[in-house]
Amino acid sequence: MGIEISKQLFESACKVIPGGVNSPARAFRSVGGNPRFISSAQGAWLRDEDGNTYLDFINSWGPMILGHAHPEIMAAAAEALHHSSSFGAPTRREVDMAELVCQTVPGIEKVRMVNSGTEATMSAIRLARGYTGREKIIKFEGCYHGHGDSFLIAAGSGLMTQGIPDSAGVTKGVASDTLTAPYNDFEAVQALVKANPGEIAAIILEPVVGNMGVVIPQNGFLNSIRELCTREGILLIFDEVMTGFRLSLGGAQELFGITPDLTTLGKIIGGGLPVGAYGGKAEIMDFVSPVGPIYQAGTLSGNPIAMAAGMKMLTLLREDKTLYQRLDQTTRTLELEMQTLFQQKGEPLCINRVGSMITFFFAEGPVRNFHEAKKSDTVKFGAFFRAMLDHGVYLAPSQFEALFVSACVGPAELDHFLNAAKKSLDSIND
Ligand code: KE4
Repeated sequence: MGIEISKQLFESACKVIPGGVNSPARAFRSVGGNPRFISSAQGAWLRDEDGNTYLDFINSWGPMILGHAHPEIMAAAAEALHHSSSFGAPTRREVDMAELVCQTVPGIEKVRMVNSGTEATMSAIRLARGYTGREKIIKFEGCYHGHGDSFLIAAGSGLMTQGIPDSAGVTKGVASDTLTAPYNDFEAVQALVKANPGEIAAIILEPVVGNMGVVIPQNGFLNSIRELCTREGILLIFDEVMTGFRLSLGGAQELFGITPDLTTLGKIIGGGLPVGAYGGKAEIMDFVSPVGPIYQAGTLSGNPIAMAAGMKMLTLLREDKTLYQRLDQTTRTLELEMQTLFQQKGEPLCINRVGSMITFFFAEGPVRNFHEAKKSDTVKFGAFFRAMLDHGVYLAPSQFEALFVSACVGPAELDHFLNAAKKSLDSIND
């Protein structure tokens, strides 16, 4: 069917939106090709403006775990819309949602709703700094926590040096308070803590990384960080914007049995509408305004339509007692089939997977940190991405992202994926 309408729309978009997109990854710059302008979606399938359909393995970068246009989630949002879309005043829905999150996420006794994962992580860092009276934070290379200034920091030249801005517009002053270490390198973290005694407010990490591609904590890494934070009075922040409600109902912290001091959430929590949240021990959260001295606010925080969709999403996830097992099994099947296919074709492939989060690294592997992830053949991945799109499969448009399997993916969808993968591999090697 071609992609003429998408091409025309992209041309128009570039005249009025920077790069033609409202979030950079959507522009396909790291994989090449013309972005597809999506008009609708249903279940596991996307449809673009030219009428092409795609099996969706990006799921809006995570939120659509139950597939697109879930009838009960749509109905819940539609019902709420009848009563107006926003009040700027407290509502019953916010209480219901907060109670559900506190019942579901082990480390959360109190929670504040915001509008995005970025707002959640920015607020959590400010809270950690205000609560501890300390100014520095530690993050990990390859972990992404949204576009807050404190996180757009690259590793300094030497391990012990301060961070350097990873985006124009981020000041040296902000960067100097962010220290970075390689993921899975506990000794590096210990060295940073030792070199900055009493100065580190928080360590923030993705408990399973999605943002360098899927990278899995190894050899007790999370436990070691947890014990170090407890010993040093540093707040441990699990950024579960991606893993929350994805890896289990209680997220990675439930899966691994490790409780952080603060948790940030997003994506799935909003059922596809804009919701972020941060929460933790009541004693820490009560430092947040209007109870405590840490200011944070938001016009549309706790928006009733978003709360209705999010509540229905979390309720459906809680009620489906075999969902996470099914998602794990489906994604395991995909992993094994892709391993076999690439072995048959003699193509290097390193697959990292936890539950329904999976990345196909075009690399020999292993991939345990950002340095190893960057050894991937991004040119070949880009060619594979474009070929898969032509064969009706929509992957994340970057080698360094997680793919997500929704509950709407079954045997027929897996067959479609694998047939597309076979044809794509053949076409890129012709
Ligand atoms: P948002 O501000 O995009 O809602 O959340 C930021 C964020 C925070 N923490 C983690 C672990 C995240 O993965 C994200 C956002 N993830 C990216 C995908 N890697 C969103 C996609 C995009 O930027 O367009």
